[in-house]
Formats: sequence, structure tokens, C-alpha cells
Amino acid sequence: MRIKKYVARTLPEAMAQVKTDLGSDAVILHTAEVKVGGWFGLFSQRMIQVMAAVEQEAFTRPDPRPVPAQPARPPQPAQRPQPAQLATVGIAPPPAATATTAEANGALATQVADMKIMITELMDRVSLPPDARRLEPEFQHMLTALLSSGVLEPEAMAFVQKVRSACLKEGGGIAEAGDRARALMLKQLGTAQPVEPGRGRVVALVGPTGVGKTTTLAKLAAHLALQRQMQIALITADTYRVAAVDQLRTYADILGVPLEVVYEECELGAALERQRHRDMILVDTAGRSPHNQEHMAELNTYLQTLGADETYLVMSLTSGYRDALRVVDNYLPLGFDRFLFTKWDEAAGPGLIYNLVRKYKRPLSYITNGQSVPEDIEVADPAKITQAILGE
Ligand SMILES: Nc1nc2c(ncn2[C@@H]2O[C@H](COP(=O)(O)OP(=O)(O)O)[C@@H](O)[C@H]2O)c(=O)[nH]1
Ligand SMILES: [Mg+2]
Repeated sequence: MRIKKYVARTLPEAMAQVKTDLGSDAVILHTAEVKVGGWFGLFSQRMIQVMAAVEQEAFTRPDPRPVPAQPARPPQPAQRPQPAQLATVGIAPPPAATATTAEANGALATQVADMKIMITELMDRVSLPPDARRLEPEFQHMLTALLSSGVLEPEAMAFVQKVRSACLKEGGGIAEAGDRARALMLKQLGTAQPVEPGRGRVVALVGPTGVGKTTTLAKLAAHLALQRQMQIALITADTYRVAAVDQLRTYADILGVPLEVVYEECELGAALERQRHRDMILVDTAGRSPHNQEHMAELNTYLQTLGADETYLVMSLTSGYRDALRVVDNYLPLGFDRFLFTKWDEAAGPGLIYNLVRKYKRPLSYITNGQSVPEDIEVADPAKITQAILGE
């Protein structure tokens, strides 16, 4: 890409320079009013400065529609770039003499929308890491999609390089980039592992406050009880807030399943024994601060006594990578088997899934995508996640 600066007395003059110099494919990155010449600001002249860019390839192509030179005009007061003026670069102006005002406005709106897309695409490329500028456009697009879904830069770069070298080495070329990318990501995400049925199996959800453990437990309970006709029981140890128990009791009542409320760790054994005959026991845990060592020690003791067959670390897709790392690192010593991701509906992108699954090598299980119980949950679908990450 080539970026150049133009200074002229008026915006139309600057635009004419851009068009003659860079051609019709140029886009305007920035316009500003500047003072030129004079001594210490005295007698300086107000000028319009325009930054314009063009793809290298487009730059070498001569402009098929040369612009007639603009007649010199006296200096004019400050002008803000108007959409109509911006649109004069790269796209021919509508034939004003024949078009009605409505048609002209419609055409202008389309041109402005086109300009916005072009500028966004250019800015995306401008913000790519330096190494990426040498990649072919297909791989630059792939990298942009990965980065904007939240995949970390080194991981994203490594992924793209791997796809690229596979394309170059194993034949097929760049045309196969999309297929290879999908295949690699599916492999890296692995298969989802939902709850495994088995009499008396204990399934526990752990994770920070507010990520959606209780809501998810209710969704899972409904799914297992209603769709899979399983006899289930619920246990909660989240007794720090009265509302937390009430929340789960409401769901238990609706589903007609028993709920054991455990206030002290010593009550846990008896509660488990009472429900052992059930197909599955779902356990909600207290959302205590993962940064508080005392809280984590309490939770650890509780989990030891529980001896769950499957423990799911519940993580919200709205959390940032650094926070997520701190949370996972705090929960690692407690032992968890799978990730369960919530709030897909609120997340900017699912890149966090990729980052955590790759780093901690734990399988996916479920994804929740809304507040509605019981419908907003599904077994994690690696194909859907892949599609979302690759921006397809
Ligand atoms: N948008 C959205 N909100 C969710 C989702 N899952 C849970 N929530 C909401 O997150 C909030 C906290 O949920 P809760 O189950 O009490 O979290 P807990 O503290 O981990 O038990 C509630 O307002 C839920 O409705 C989800 O998938 N999407
Ligand atoms: Mg809760």
C-alpha cells in the first residue's frame, strides 16, 4: 500500500491532485486544515491537507479517466470534508443534470457506504502486525478474522503460517487456504464432551461469580430431565447469598427435581448419599473470588469431599484474555475436566475459546447463548466455532 500527503488551497483541488496522482482507486484516510509558510505563525496561509492511500497494484495502473486540471481559486474558509466530496475519489460522481435529487442522494449514500467499507478494510490491513504485510491477501484476511474474533496475535500468526505452508508444500495452492484453515481449526478445537450418563454420576460446575453457573445448571438439569428422561437431583453449596438458593429452588420446583442445600461441607456426604440412586447429581458451587486464597481453599475442601466424576470450569466469553488466564490458573489446582463457555450472545467473538483450549488442553463441553432457561444451551459445536472465528 502507498500512502501520500497532499496540500492544496481547497479540498476539491487536493482531491484532484489525489486522483491524478494515485488514480481512481485511491481512498482518503484523513483530511485536516493546516497552516503553511509565514514567520512564527504570522502571514501563514490556511491550506487543506489530505492523506490518501492506494494499494500498490492499483497505483501502478494508470487512471483511465484523467481529471482536467482545476482552475486556481482564491483561498476559501475552512472546509470540512463532505460525503459528496469524499466520494469524488475512486467513484464517478452521479450525473447531476439527469438524475432526480432522490436518485442522486441514493447513489451518494451507496458511494459513501462503499467508501466506508474500503477504508475499514484498509485500516484493518494497516493495523496488522508487521510480519503480516508480506502475506498474500487471502492470508491477511484470515489473520484479520482471527484477530478480530479475539484470537491472540502469536497464536493467530502461527495458525495462518501453518495453513500457508501446508498450501504451498502439499500442492493445491492458495485456493485451498479456506478448506485447510477449517480442517486445522476443527482439529485444534477437538471434539466436545458433554455429560456422560451413568448412575449416580456427580457433575459439578465451578467458576467465578456471575459467569452463569446456576443458570447453566438449570439449563442442563432441564435438558437431562426433560429430553433425556433422566432422574436427576440438584445440590447447591452456594449459600452465601439467599437469592442464590432461591434461584435454584425455583428451577428445581419447576422441573420437579429434588434440591439439597448444603450449608457446611460436613453435610455434603449425607446429601450425596440421599441422592446416589439418581441417574445424575448436578452440583452448583459458590461463586467466590478466585483471587481470594481462603475462598479457593474452602472450595477445594468442598470439591475433595464431593469427588465429582466430571468438573466443568464455567467461563464467560465476555471476559478478557488476561482475566480469563488468572481465573483458569486459580482453578487449575482444584482440578477441572472441561471448559463450559457462557454468554456467546454477548461476546465480541469466540477467540477466547481457541486461546484457552489451546493453552490448557481441556476439551469443550457446552456453550450457552442467552438467559433463557432451558433453551439457551447447546453442546459445543466446533464447526460453528470455527466458522465464527474464521469470519465465514
Ligand atoms: N447473555 C447471557 N446471560 C447469561 C448467560 N448465562 C447466564 N447469564 C446471566 O448471567 C447472570 C449471572 O448468572 P448466574 O447463573 O446467577 O451466575 P453464577 O453467579 O455463576 O451462578 C444472570 O443474569 C444470567 O441470566 C448467557 O449465556 N448469556
Ligand atoms: Mg450461582
